Amino acid sequence: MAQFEEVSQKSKLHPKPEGLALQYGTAGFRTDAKHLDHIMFRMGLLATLRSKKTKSTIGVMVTASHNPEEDNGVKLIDPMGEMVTAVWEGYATQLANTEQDSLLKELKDIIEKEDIDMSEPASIYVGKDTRPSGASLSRAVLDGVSSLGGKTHDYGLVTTPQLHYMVCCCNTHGCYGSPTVEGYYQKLSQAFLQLTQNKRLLVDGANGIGALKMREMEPFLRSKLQVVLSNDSSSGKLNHMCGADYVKVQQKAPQGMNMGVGECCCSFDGDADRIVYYYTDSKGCFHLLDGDKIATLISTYLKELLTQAGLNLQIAVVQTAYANGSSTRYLEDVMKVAVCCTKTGVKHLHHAAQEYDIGVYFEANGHGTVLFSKAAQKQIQELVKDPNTNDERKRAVKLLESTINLINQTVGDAISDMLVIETVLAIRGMSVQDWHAIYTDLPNRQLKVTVSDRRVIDTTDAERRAVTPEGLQDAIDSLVKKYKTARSFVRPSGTEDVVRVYAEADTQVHMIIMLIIYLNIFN
Ligand code: NG1
Ligand code: ZN
Repeated sequence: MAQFEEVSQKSKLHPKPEGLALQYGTAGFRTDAKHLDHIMFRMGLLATLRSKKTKSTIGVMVTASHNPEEDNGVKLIDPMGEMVTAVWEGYATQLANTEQDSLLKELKDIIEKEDIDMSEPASIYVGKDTRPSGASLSRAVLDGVSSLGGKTHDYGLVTTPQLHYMVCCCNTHGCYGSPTVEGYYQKLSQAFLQLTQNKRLLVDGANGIGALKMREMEPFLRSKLQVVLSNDSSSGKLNHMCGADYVKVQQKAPQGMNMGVGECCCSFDGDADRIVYYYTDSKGCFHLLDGDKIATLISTYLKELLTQAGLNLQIAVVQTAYANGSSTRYLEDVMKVAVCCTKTGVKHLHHAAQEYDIGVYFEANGHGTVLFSKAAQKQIQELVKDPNTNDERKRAVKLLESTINLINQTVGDAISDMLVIETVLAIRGMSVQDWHAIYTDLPNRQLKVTVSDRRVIDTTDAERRAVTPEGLQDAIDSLVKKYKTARSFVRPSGTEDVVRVYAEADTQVHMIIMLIIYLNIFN
């Protein structure tokens, strides 16, 4: 068919190495950038089909988030800024792994299965993080789109959440905001400026796109937030000894940050969709405030505002198995907030959070946001306008409205989350130390173990129990029984070729003993 002639020609410029098979994982494809050119071209093709099918703009983000600088990756963004559906993830894997000579057949199979009208126009937004491989890989995406006649808007260097925001703005015809980087800064800063007072904050930019975009945003914040950036150079290595993942997993401060005692600091990850906070005390001890602490702070704040506003809306917190047991207990027992646990990966948390009037979701690693249902937003907006609302209720409901404008509801967003956290701290008159003291984390660690085939481990119950290999869960159970409040699980990573082991217990010593026994199980 003439329609596919160009695909056929251009795909030869992006040949697939024979035998190479990759999987659309927790957050798209992710591996050494050397192996990704054909994947990018093919994701350009698939995004074009998805755009024709949904009659909407689709996003393609070239990033490998917290992975090392040599890696890269790609993920597709659906019309409302959410991750693509499981069925399309399946198509992505099929299209990526089909050998060169059957590419057209695979493409036509998808068109047929999805009954796609190829005469529909297609529109694709493309963005990339600061990795050196990003330029050529995003060109491969553009090549894929144009070979199927789709139109592209290349945003160049943007954070992952900025691209999610653009896609959502475009498909909601401006209702969510204006689909430009400036529109994004304006929307967030307007809401922030209404809410907060002056503050100084140390920000570790992970030597990535977040640092770049924070600099761009600074003038919009009109010195209300004095951001002191470190790890903001394009010459520093991305995510190397810095960034949110390093800080969370190593439980220590990033290199290259000049932290004063008690000073409030935060780290972004490589594509600025995660954030964690921390400080060191006068004894030099490091204190981490991770995604669980963020979820607690935000949900407590929102719950208080709902009470003051007299609004009967259901608020829930969505976590994964990695959430610290203390946070779950605090939320359920003290806060009396519903807590739900899903599999790892924001697409699962996002989906679960959509079930509530207000769904606060955060992975322990600092990836998360807040979703307000349409009905909840409507109630809040109506109450703001209601002339009969008294002053106290009006203040609370206006703060709720501003929070809605400040939060990036399309996906977890380090910049937006940072502004929400700063606002909550300012309004409640809390220091980072007060926030940290809300509850005490149980000692915990995460380890990576390399095994010959990580797929031998299959899990159930939101990844908290291992079904295979036989005997593994029994071994974990007998380990956990020995210590108070101990919890542990093992799961195969969806972004790296490793198995992740997690343990928490009442004391550091017990937690470490558990990990040592674990390592013996695997060796
Ligand atoms: P995997 O590799 O599947 O554990 C990691 C993170 C996820 C999520 C994705 C995508 C942990 C334990 N896992 O997934 O939470 O952020 O990367 O970036 O932090
Ligand atoms: Zn990320």
